[in-house]
Amino acid sequence: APYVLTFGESMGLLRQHTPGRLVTQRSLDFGFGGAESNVAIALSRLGIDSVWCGRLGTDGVGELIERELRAERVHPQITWDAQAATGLMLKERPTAGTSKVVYYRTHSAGSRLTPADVPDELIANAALVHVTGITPALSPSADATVESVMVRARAAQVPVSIDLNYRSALWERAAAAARLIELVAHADLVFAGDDEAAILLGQRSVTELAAGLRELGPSDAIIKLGERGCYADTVSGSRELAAVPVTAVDTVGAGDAFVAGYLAEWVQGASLAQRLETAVMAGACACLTAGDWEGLPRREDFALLHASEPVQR
Ligand code: KDG
Repeated sequence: APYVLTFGESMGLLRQHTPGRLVTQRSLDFGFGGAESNVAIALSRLGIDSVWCGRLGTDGVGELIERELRAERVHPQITWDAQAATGLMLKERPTAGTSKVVYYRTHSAGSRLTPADVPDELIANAALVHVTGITPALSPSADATVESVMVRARAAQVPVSIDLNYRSALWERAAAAARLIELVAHADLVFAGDDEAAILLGQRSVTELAAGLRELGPSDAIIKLGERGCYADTVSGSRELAAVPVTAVDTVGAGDAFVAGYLAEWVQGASLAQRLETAVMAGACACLTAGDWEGLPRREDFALLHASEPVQR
């Protein structure tokens, strides 16, 4: 069956369940996160096979990530690294509606990713390869892996998508802009928040940002605008779509859901309108639950967005 290949760093995730200062918390929720594994899980739930490659430490956190990915029917291709620990991420919740992420991932197993961790055959047989702008910020070898996989995919005529996913805790804006401009040139599809696109292109209107991203190389640019919806400028025309209004519990992971929704339709040859429709519904669903991936929808969950009866019997 056709599959989407993605790779990157997934980490243990500690999350405050009660809002307030971290200093007074005595217990935390434990799970895991990672932008690329979020996309892989969302694709799987939407009925598209996915493969996730990455490095995990030989520890309980790594074991948990493998187990959850298998439970979600993602096919993990893991390089177990006895030399480093699986990274961690702490999601503080100063108030009910806000979160603050702190990483414990310097020198982590995931950051030690190398080009050989993503095998040629997995790339060549994929329907699409998806990368993010988080991975190049992790280490020189992780950065080299992103470029290597993009180049190998293009040589095998496998389309590539990139989500800029700028993480200010990992690198400076200027360094990110310079490197992401180079990497975007190797992609066919580019996803970016308007704020992220502006890091590369300067402050401009949404339509200009999409056009500017296409000028860097990709044939399709999709701008994510969060609760303001989205705008796509592609080979099959340009189009905007409003977001589905929701009462957001946790917006982290919504961007990954959006990307997966778009890609799930794209690999099946769906129209631009259909790709955006599924993308905004997936993004909205992801906001309805706490956790980075738990709320990623199955197709039947889209109906929840329009549920008006408080009790279903
Ligand atoms: O997109 C959500 C991700 O940011 C989260 O799951 C963790 O991959 C992550 C990161 O590096 O921030």
